[in-house]
Amino acid sequence: MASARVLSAQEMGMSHGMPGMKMKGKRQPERGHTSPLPVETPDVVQLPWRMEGNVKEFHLTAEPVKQEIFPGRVVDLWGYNGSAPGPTIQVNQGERVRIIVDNHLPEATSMHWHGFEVPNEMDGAPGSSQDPIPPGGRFVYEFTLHQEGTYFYHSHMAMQEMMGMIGAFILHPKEPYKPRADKDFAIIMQEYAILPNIKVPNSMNMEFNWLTFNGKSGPANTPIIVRHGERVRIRLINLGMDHHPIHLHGHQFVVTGTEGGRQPQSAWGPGNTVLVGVAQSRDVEFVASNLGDWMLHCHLPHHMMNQMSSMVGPMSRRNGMPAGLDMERGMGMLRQGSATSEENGPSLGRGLGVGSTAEQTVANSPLKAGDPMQHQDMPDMPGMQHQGMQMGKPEVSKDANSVPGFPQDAFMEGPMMAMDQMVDKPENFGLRPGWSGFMAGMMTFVRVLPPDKYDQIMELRKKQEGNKPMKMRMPGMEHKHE
Ligand SMILES: [Cu+2]
Repeated sequence: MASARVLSAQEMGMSHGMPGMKMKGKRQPERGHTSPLPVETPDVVQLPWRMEGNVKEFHLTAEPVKQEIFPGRVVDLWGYNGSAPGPTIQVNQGERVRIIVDNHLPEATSMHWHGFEVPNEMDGAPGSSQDPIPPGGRFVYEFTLHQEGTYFYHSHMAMQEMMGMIGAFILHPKEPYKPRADKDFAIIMQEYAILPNIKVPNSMNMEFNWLTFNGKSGPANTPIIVRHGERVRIRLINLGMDHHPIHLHGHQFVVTGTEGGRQPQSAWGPGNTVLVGVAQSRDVEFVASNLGDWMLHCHLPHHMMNQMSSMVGPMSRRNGMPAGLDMERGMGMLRQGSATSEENGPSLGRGLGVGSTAEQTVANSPLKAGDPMQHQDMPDMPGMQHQGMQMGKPEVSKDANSVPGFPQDAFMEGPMMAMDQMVDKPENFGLRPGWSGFMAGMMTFVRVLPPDKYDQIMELRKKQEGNKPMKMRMPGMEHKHE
């Protein structure tokens, strides 16, 4: 499926359209009173625009995309302009914007501007404020934005939301926030249920095994790089089925904004964990006063894992317990019938709870003596360990198998999961060897670096940028759908 040519690169106004471009690889130039600090969305590109009179015009194409959420794990999602989440939109308070939305999905869609106080007919509520945009159709949204803060756009078809259809929409304030931040980042949280050897998320399912920050699961996501002493803002956006308690190591922060914009300073209580509920955004700010590589992650244990499922452990072990059920049913995925059918209805397909015919017996089983890690390869990627994973031996005591609770139902972190080289990039330079074995799901770093190390990484990044043709993905270009 290829996207139609909508606007050429030239027409999109390369020179004046990319707020995030200039800051890559070099220090921010001095900002005037009117130019806002661009927000960086690691691993997600910025959406270019062009001026049409006094209207800032953007173009989004809703379409199937291939997203590499983890090394070697390319999945079929639905997103915008080639990625899920879609590109980040940044505009200034008071601006008039036009967003042309083309639907290249095989079904109808509608675009909602989450939290915007715009005329009802621009709200994107399918069936009430507008007709859904049919496949192949287009809808042109236009409004003036008087708000400021961290917003997002998303499909208002619920099942499409579970396929990835969201993007960040930043409204920069007319008067810069005080105190001014030196660095500003945004992270979108998403979750997917994807069975091993399958590339399409199950949007019906209610248990999730791939958790992403900006479309990447740890350790594939790109750390946040800041210079020691800088004031940092991180905007957290959540659209999924779960709420995420996001925790930062080594620093206290204050919550300075919500999905409704800036909070009054009197409301800024200190903390280090902020619960970002579904459909919410939270801005946190802190002074990066503590040198080091600090984890920033969702604190739900199962959200700090990849390929998580209640059945992964037993299935990935040759000596596994005969659990009696399979991963599909363990995750509540339907293989036949609908969720409300007579067979599945009572337990909504889970095989658990009221009316289910089978109980899921997950328990730990002994690991093979001598080489407890022998069969711990990722069920999803057999042979993965031969392609660059380091596969170090974890430390396990001699009598480990006699200890109740060992092993846990799944080994999800540790030296055997390390893949430093596979996720090598400038932003990871200088991390402790083997670091990647302990980063999964919704986990990334805030790296607070001394000036020399910071400059070194920026230099590396600039070099890498120079080698790439163009990181920016333009609508209508670079689509590799099969
Ligand atoms: Cu979470």
